[in-house]
Amino acid sequence: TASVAEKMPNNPAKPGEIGDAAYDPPVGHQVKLPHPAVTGSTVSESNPSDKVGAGVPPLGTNATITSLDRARVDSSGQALTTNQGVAIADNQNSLKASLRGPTAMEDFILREKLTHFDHERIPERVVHARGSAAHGYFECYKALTALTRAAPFAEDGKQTPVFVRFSTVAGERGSTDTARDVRGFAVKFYTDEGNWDLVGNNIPVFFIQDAMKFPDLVHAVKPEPHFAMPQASSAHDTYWDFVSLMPESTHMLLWQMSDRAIPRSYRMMQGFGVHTFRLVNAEGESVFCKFHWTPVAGTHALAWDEAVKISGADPDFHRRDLWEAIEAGAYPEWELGLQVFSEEQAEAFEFDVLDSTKIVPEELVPIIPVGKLVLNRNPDNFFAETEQVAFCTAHIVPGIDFTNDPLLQGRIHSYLDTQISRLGGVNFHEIPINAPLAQVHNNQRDGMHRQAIARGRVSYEPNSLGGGCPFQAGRMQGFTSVPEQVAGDKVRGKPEKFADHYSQARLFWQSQSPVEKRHIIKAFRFELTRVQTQAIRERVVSLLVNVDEELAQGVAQGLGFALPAAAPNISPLPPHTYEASPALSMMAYPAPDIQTRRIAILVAEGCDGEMVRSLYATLVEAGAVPRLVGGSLGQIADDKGKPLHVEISVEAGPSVLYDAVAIPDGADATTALLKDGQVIEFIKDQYRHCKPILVLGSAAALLEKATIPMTLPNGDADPGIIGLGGESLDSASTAFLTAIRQHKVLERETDPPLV
Ligand code: HDE
Repeated sequence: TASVAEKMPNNPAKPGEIGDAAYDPPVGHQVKLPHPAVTGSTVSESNPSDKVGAGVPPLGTNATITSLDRARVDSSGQALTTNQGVAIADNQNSLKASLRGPTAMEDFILREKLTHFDHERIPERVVHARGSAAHGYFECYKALTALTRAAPFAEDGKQTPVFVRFSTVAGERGSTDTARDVRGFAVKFYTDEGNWDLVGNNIPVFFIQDAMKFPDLVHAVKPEPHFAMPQASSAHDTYWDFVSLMPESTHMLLWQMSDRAIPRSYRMMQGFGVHTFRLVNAEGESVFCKFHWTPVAGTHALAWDEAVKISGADPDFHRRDLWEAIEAGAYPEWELGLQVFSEEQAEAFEFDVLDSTKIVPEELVPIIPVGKLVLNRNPDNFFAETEQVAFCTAHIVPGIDFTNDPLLQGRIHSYLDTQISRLGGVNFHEIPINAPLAQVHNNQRDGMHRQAIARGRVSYEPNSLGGGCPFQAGRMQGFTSVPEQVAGDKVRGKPEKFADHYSQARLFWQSQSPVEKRHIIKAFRFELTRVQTQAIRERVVSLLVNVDEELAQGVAQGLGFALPAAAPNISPLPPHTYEASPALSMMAYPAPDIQTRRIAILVAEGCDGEMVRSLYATLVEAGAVPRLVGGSLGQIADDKGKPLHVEISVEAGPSVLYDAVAIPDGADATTALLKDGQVIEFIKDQYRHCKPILVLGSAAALLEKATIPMTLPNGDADPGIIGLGGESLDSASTAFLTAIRQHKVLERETDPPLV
């Protein structure tokens, strides 16, 4: 009988691999992993903390789950094999001509393993390289058959499985989540009538009007080609050089410099289809449509200083946030809204609906809520699903159609084309995450990595030998384009209305709250300070002069130069004056609750344990995620000598990773915390980033040490500093929860910050 050590080939002593024993490699150590659903345990391999839910999200209504089953691999209880299914006896040693001799060329096991490894990377996406995704479903509230025959809107309450990928645009695959950038919001609907990809962004307008300019835009914003810097940032000369020469980007620049570009979470941002699309009903009647996703959790942003620090503390901040929320069962949700309008209405608008640098203000066409998107399952494998998913604007289904937006027209080509080099051939649609649930029958054959085994001799149409199959579906079942009269000269050019680059930029500016306006000015100041060429800075400000004087003046002042003359405005039409549109402010979408908000409870030996436990329970009850943060990991004793477990240290879990902080009473704990410079810095950052701070009893001394002002710049008491009045724990907790729900105490903010 062999000892345990002999049975384990990966034992450090490796007795089974040395000398004569190498001729008879031992069977590897195997354990049957208990499934959490069976043991009732909440901790599993994929769920290392019992703080993040049961780790077994319900499969629910997501049809892609079973369809992907055919591709899932579960190796528990299985022997290791080669890719040809040959069992591998020894996975530790290469095959050698004698124990100290050279490696044999015939070692097909080693060669297969290394060859596979050598080719494990595929090209990253040329834009939107860094992203995170999840499975879920779209549920239509009411049938929309009068407007569209698209399958997801066919019946009341109909559910369609989806896979959604969020992304940043400029950064490379391994870059950081919290860069100032547009976020991608790409939804793949696996409808009964084929896949529909709505490949949108979290900002409803775009930088350019014509696909012709996209490679220029991307070359300008990506790291500069000679030295590959900066990573994941638009704050450099080539980007601002380009946009300063492209007045059509002005509207987008205002959005990009707003807090929309530094969201608190993917779960807390809007999504937009951007272009005008068409909806088509069964009678072939069509209307124009804009798609809007609105997050149930409200729209929230980080502070810029916070975003920068998060990049260091946790570059995966948004990826982790999405993953943890779904594991915890706090499924992110968005409402889909449509703006629907006729061609006649569109004609009368002062802007062109084919121009992606323009929105359709909600005051002109209200948004109709039509359904909800729920993300309820994390992918099993990042590469197989999130990396290999291929979104294409060309993927539309009967009931949806394109418009002539020249940006959209170019995208219809680009997405399919890019997958061919990224995923290695034309059969990328057969990769499990891309395969439609609807059946695929056509005469396309062969190509790299073909999976389907098409039967029969017929691969052409029309045919008689195959009974005419697969046959044309015809108008009622198949996709038909909306017939449209096209007349005019074949030209390279733009319609007149495209030339008004400033009216809607002004609409956006006017619709921001004072604090949002301040942030926009600060963001321009930051980015243009990083720019090295004075002429570029001035050219950008000269565009802003056409938008609003206060804005241009604020930016120019921040950069230390006088207001330049306005950039020439070439629009043949007079500028349009809009009423402010409240929906364009992020303030229009507050949070309904404090679900998933991360709260630090700063603890040290001798803190008031009862208070800590009660606070912890109150926060958990409200759906928040409290963490006991202390000087170092491990067990400490509270004021009654009872144990408390520090879950993370201030060093590993700095302030920026939490939405609020609570500091309980306890004389000894306060004395200890007062001596820790990192704790003081933690509190300063909480204050600087306008987060609610709950201080109880003796902990007030920490605020003094951190030089935190108790009043707002206008002299009123700071509503985000709670607990100083000696109120009961209950009423202090209630006030704390209210402040957390409001997310930030922005009235506190000054420029430069006081602390
Ligand atoms: Fe994209 N874009 N894009 N884009 N885009 C890509 O496709 C492109 C545009 C957007 O999570 C690429 O598969 C052109 C607007 C998202 O996988 C590429 C033009 C909007 C994603 C491409 C645009 C977007 C992409 C890179 C102008 C908002 C990520 C890899 C004509 C409505 C999807 C890939 C994902 C990705 C081309 C403009 C959103 C190269 C040519 C406007 C969310 O094909």
